Amino acid sequence: MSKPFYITTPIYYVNDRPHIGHTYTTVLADVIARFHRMRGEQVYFLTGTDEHGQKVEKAAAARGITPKALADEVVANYTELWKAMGMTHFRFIRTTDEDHKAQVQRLFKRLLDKGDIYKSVYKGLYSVSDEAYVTEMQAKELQAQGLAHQLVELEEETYFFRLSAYQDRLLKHYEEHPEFVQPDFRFNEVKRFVEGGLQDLSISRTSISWGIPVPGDEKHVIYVWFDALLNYLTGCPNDSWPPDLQIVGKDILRFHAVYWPAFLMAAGMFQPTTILAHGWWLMGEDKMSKSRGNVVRPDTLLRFGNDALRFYFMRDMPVGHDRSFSFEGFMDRLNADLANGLGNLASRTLSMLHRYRGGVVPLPTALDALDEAMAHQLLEVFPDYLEKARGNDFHAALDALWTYLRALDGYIVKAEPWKLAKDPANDPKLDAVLANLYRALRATALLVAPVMPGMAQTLWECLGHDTKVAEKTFHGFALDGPAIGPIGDPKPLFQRIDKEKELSELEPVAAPAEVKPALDVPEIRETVDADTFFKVDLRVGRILEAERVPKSDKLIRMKVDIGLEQRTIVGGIGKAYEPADLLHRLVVVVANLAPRRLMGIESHGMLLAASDNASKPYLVAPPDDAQPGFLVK
Ligand code: ME8
Repeated sequence: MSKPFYITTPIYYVNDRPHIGHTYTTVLADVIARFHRMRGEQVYFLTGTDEHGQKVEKAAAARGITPKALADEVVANYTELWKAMGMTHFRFIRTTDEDHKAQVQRLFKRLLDKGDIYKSVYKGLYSVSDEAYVTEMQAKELQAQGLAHQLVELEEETYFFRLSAYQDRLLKHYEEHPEFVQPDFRFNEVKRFVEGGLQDLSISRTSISWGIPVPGDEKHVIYVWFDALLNYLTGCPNDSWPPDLQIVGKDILRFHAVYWPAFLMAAGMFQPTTILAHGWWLMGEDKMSKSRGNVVRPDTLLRFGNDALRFYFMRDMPVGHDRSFSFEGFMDRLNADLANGLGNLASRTLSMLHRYRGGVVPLPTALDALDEAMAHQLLEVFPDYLEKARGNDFHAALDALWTYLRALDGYIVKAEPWKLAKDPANDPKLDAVLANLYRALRATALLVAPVMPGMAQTLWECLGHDTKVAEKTFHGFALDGPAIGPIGDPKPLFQRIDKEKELSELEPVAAPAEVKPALDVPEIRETVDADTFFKVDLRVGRILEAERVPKSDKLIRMKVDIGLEQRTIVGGIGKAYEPADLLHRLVVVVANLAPRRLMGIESHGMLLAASDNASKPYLVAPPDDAQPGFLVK
């Protein structure tokens, strides 16, 4: 028998309660775990908390409590939230658990004996805010950002892990295992980092007391990342090693794709795995994070239901990319897709089945071309959804399914079952329509069960089942099988949100903590007449490719789809944006600007950006439902 599918989330720091960033990661892991169970696999799912280190020590001191007391409090927050959201992890690991502490010390000792860990003196720069040693290059970057005050000169005794010895093995592994990091563009960042050369890694501190002591040299505590990463080993049952899928935010990809495999290689335990690095939830352009004070807490959104929040996360965030959160966008999505979309389709279908067929699902006897086409679409969308979900792309999977659900709405409009019901001569046609709709909903309940376990179960029961949909498997599911009995009573799947009311009652999310200097607003430019203005061809584009122009820190070469064609555009936005974060963004393009050459590349257009002239460009973003080619006027 094959080993269980082993999936992990990062273990979260206990210096703060969870926000929707942490919640998103755990939902993603839970959805994937549930999906694999419904593929008939055994699944082992691990999550937990990272409790040692200076951040926690300081946060506890500020509250006048011990670090362990703080950890206990925050852990309770996490475990209650995960319970309320129906997370299906098997263990919630804490780095203060006894078996973990023993594991970390055992492995430290083993690598020390082997020579992969050695004691030496670190002399150089240290970043106080990151709690990390800083290379010369990083120091220059910080200085350029005006953050030199965060750096101090340091000389201290520390244990090093011989990371430099693993550079070649890591690069070889990257080359042989293109599946090691998803998505690809994030993998490139990792490769470039390692190709740039690896320095040995300090993994102990004498300045911190809240941590696991180095065995036999107790004035040192083991530095957090060596301690934290090993949780995946401690928390893994014997039969599940290695992890199949490790989900992380892009902020901690380097630790997982460089340090973690190197530790395991040193321990002789490394085996291929996949690390899936997702993007960030942003507030405007900024990462949502506690230190910026701009977080949204999950309770604010859970008022609309656990299923709704899970659905929103999976439907709105293309894995790997950043996404701006807006409360309005959240409500629009739920109203459009759950109240109007699936909810409306289910209630119409169920009430027609009750009204026209007394709750008994008919067998289709005669399908016309339209009925055939709809039945066929189901046969296509079902495996397509499964394949996309298997690639962890629930965003695309749900998109495909909802396109199909919209097509079903159109089918009802065209078939006009209410007219068919008036004449018994139309019975075969009405049977075909009702059976098609029933089958579509039944398949939908099954497909969305990992994403919306509660709503899927409600729908499943409305369709007449008394079983648990989550216990079914996708494999062998008879899409055109007959109903097992009469359908149940219709129940509303999702209550439409009164957006205006919610917005008026909403507590504003704290603005980013930094104080922005007063703007030096430029004067309005000279008046132009409307004809002159309309000569400028502005249109919506989507960025398909983006890469830095060699030898320039400012220029990015992009391929942009503007509806009619794809254009090469070079933009001076490289200081404000990483190429990876530009992919798939909608932008406004000046499409009839004369081409010009920038560092040898011909640029055919320009992207509109707002700017205060002093700091950085802010790309102008059309709303999500705009399409490449739309004119802006
Ligand atoms: O880094 N958008 O813990 P942490 C999306 N203890 N995801 C976000 C997010 C955002 N704005 N903010 C946080 C640590 N996350 C370490 C990990 S693992 C051995 C040790 C999610 O509490 C995302 O998954 O800072 C990110 O990687 C993680 O929370 C960081 O959580």
